[in-house]
Amino acid sequence: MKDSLPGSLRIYFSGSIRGGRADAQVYHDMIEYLKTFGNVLTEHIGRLDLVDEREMPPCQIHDRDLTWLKSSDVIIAEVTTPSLGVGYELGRAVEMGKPILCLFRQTDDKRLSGMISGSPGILSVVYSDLEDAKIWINGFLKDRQPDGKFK
Ligand code: 6IA
Repeated sequence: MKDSLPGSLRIYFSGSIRGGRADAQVYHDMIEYLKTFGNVLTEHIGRLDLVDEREMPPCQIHDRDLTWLKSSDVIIAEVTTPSLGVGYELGRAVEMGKPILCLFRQTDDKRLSGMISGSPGILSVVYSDLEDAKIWINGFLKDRQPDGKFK
C-alpha cells in the first residue's frame, strides 16, 4: 500500500485473487483511473504479476485488509469474476456503512449474485467496457470530499 497523501480520498478497490485472475488487466486499468481521484489502498490487486506465494498467514491477510477497509472512504469492487473474498469485504463494508460501487461487466454467461445486486447498501451497475466503467466511477466519485461524503 502507498502512503496516503493527507486530505486525499482513500479508495479500497476490491477484486478477485483466489477466485480467479481472468480480469486482472481490468482491475489494473480501473485502479490506474481510480488513482486520479485519490489513494488506492489495495493497488496490488491490479498487479499483473501477482504471485500467490502463500507466505502470508491468512489471519494477517484478513486483519491487514480489514484495517484498510475500515480506514477507507469508499469501496469500488469489480465483481464480474465471483470471489469469496470480495463478497466478504462487501458484506463487512455494508455493515460499516461505507459508500460502495460494484461494477459488473455485461457477459452472456454470468449473472451477479442477488446478495450483491439486491443489497440496499450497494450501488451495483452493469458496464460494457472500460470507458463505460469510467463514466460510472466518475459519477460515483467526482463530487466527494476526502472523507467520502458529498461536497
Ligand atoms: O477470495 P479472493 O482471494 O478472490 O479474495 C480477493 C479479495 O480479498 C480482494 O479484494 C483482497 O482485498 C482480499 N484478499 C484476498 N487474498 C488476499 C491477499 N493474499 N492479499 C491481499 N488481499 C487479499 C496475499 C497473496 C496475494 C498478494 C497474492
